[in-house]
Amino acid sequence: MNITEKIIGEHLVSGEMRAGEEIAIRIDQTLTQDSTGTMAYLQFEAMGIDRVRTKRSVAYIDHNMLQSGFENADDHRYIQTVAAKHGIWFSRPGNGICHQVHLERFSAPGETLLGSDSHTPTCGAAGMLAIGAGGLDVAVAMGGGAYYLTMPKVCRVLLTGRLKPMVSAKDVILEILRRLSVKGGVGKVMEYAGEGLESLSVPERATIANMGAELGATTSVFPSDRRTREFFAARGRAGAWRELKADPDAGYDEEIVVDLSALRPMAAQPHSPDNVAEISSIAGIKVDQVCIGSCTNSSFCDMMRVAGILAGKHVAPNVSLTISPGSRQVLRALASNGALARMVTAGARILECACGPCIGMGQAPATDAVSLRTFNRNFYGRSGTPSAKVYLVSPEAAAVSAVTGVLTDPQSWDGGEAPYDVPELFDIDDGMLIPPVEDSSDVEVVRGPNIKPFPQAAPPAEELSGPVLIKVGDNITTDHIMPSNAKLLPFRSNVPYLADYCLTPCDPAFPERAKAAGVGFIVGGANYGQGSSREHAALAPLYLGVKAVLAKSFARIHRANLINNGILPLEFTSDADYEAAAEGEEVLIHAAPEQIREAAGGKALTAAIGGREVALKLEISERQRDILLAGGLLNYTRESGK
Ligand code: MIC
Ligand code: SF4
Repeated sequence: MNITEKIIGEHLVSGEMRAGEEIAIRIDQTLTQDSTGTMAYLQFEAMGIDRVRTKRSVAYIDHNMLQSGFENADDHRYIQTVAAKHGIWFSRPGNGICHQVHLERFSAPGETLLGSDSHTPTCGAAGMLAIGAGGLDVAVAMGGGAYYLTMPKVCRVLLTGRLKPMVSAKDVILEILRRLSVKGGVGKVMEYAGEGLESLSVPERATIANMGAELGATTSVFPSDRRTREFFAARGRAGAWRELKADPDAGYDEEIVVDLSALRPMAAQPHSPDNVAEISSIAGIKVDQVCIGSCTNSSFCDMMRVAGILAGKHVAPNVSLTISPGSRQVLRALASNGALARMVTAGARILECACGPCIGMGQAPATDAVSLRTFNRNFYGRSGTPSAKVYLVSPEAAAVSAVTGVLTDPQSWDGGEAPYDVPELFDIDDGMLIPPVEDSSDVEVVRGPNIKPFPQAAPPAEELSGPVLIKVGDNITTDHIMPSNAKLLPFRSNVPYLADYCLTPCDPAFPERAKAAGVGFIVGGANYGQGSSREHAALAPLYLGVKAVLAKSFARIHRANLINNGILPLEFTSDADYEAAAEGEEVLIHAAPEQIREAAGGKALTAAIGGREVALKLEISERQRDILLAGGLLNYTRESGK
């Protein structure tokens, strides 16, 4: 067996491990963060379960960190109290980015982790099967329910050779994105193997696992080996280690080979993580901003490489450089070994240990600015400045370019790589992690005025009719569907407010048009809903009366979020039907329970768009059929007690 099969096999609750089949797995650990967490906990509360039934559930505060009004602070207080009430660990604001902290403090090889954030697969670096999902799926898992997914194909990524100086783990995943594209991992687990692994530490593997999300992969997983043991030992968690590797005769559905020695420093150009070029071919572009950090590149080693490059240098006058270490553990280590001082002396603006600019929480670039970021997404508008051009690069490329003021190939930097010491044992301080209390009977859950009831789905009407409210192209991201930035994130518990911004990056008039129509449909291209796990990208359309999304294909998490919220994810059976569909045309879909049952059996739903008859696929499992018929996952869970 390969590693994926081993972990799934140990956690299988139902189904067979055949690619494409629906399976259910037991979830050992869950994580939430604050921008999806409020909704996940409201949904958990609505399920009426007293205490979480996982081995460990952790609520992190790391996204909505600017307190420019009462909203974020109120949400944090709600999450802290709801966590205390239900037996959940609480990671206080300032403790770090959920994925970085979870890897350091809670990851466990061979266990399963479900997180309400698309970059949850980061913990795959330590041999976990770590999957991102919508808040409702995570709420169900917290209640002890299994997680249902399509058994993925397993793609072996064979790593050979060794990275050259100034070439980084980031370049490995950028190379894979270049080859496979943002759709290339859909329906797959990327399982890493090969002699090249030996030279990659767990934090480097984490960079690669993290950006498997940008491939659209279900998750990414690494073996748990000598390097993993070393990682746990250095964090005072030697007991959490166990060996995990694929059997020598393990089978895989696909394989790709990446020769680490052949890689050169790369950049993902605007506005997609797969728009990758070698930096040497685009070097020289004038840079206005450099942001180092995020769950992709904020480990101790990343920061030390940056500090090594900045030592004795100064940030170019045209560049604003920000650095956000990924966790308090990293920040404390940098503070005690002097690296932090080197960064500050070089002119870096040190931000708190949080997502920060990655989710548009501050540091929106200037008009038309070029921003180099060590992050994982450069989707249109995500930085907060629609005209900005964001390039994704390694920490080395970011630091070198911050000094030169132009996009620079770090291999051309004469400074070379500065050596640094990795502590054999980090100074451990879990003072910002609050463990759950045994008896929470007197804990009062505090809800601020920002928390509004969330829209609830209903079973579909027998005939769905209304106009095409908008037609969009391929690879529409959740950042298009439900934008996130410093102004909107405070309203993640207020769907009516957020709905006024739904799909506005594609068409500012969409919310108004949807409200006027009352009921309607979205027409999308391929890979609709790629990117984040935010359920709000389903909740806002639900609030606006969207009954179905008709697309060429869907991204995994968004598709599940639509079903969980009672919106039909329908696929065109012919591209010509997509081409012909136009905004404003009337749609009629026959969606009586009988038709939905037949669709689950493989029969297309009949529909008409602008009077043309079209066949639409609704590829759903029997369970998803029942969820849709019940009017969403919450109703289904309440009714079925599952
Ligand atoms: C992101 O990177 O887009 C986020 C913000 O972390 C999201 C979650 C969210 O929208 O709150 C994600 O990746 O799931
Ligand atoms: Fe936070 Fe950015 Fe990572 Fe999302 S991708 S969890 S916003 S750091």
